[in-house]
Amino acid sequence: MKITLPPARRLGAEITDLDVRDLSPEMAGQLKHQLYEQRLLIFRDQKLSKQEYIDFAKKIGRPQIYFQKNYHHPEHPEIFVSSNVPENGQKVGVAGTGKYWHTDYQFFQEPLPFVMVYPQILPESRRETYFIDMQRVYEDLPDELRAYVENTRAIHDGKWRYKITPQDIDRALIDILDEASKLVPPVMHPAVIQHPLTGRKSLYMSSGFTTGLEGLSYEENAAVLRRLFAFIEREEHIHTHTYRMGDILLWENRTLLHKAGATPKGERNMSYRIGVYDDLPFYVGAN
Ligand code: 7UC
Ligand code: FE
Repeated sequence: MKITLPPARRLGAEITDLDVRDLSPEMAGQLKHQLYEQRLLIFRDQKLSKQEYIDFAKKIGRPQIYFQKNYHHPEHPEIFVSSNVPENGQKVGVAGTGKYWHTDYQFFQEPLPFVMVYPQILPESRRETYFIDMQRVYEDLPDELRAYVENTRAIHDGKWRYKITPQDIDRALIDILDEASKLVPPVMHPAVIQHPLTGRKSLYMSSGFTTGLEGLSYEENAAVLRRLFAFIEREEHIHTHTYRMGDILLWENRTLLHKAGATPKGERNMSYRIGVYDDLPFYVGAN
């Protein structure tokens, strides 16, 4: 196993000379240590079956089952399928997930500590995932914006990202939305979270799921969030990963935002994700 670290203040440690099927518990411990430090690991040249992929996730932590079945792989509910490619004439998973800045399960009380993505079919032109290091964003935050996020909580709402399913046909939008808001009522997390292991702080909000800061009026929220998101999403904060076939990405979802790149029209795309719990609290000591 060879680990190549990125330059300072950059993301993406590359793991080569490793077939993850051979990962020993000792190596898994070493990788988890790197994961908390580097936050984004890229395993190259992997060739895993679905079961081997799940087995790899189990060496890192405890795989999650996503709350909505329409995303599941039909034989392996641990695998969340993002795909526009039918299998045996059947639609599998959901086409085009997460094409906005977010963290996974941000709109739940317990968001996901780790996320793994293993593309199965790459679009002919290119397939990318973008990342933002929110520890770095917190460090660099101008004082004037920092004043809005210290000692407060942010509100996260998943219902606006609900994907219409075949069962929704002939239903009124207002009823679909009403049901979605019961399924995923808004949650709050500290706007600045502290890492349970490293103790480092990061800003915890995203333009994809975060709808407000506690205690601000609608107008204040609209203005403040616009400025916060503009700062977060600055070009210099964005790291782009361009996939090669065989890549598995594993990242810490506490401290990185991510966003899926667009699939060019008419191109095929299929990716398998597994969410993984490390069984540590998502954050400690609010602010
Ligand atoms: O379809 C999607 O964009 C999935 C999104 C609503 N949830 C991913 C997650 O884990 O939070
Ligand atoms: Fe995501």
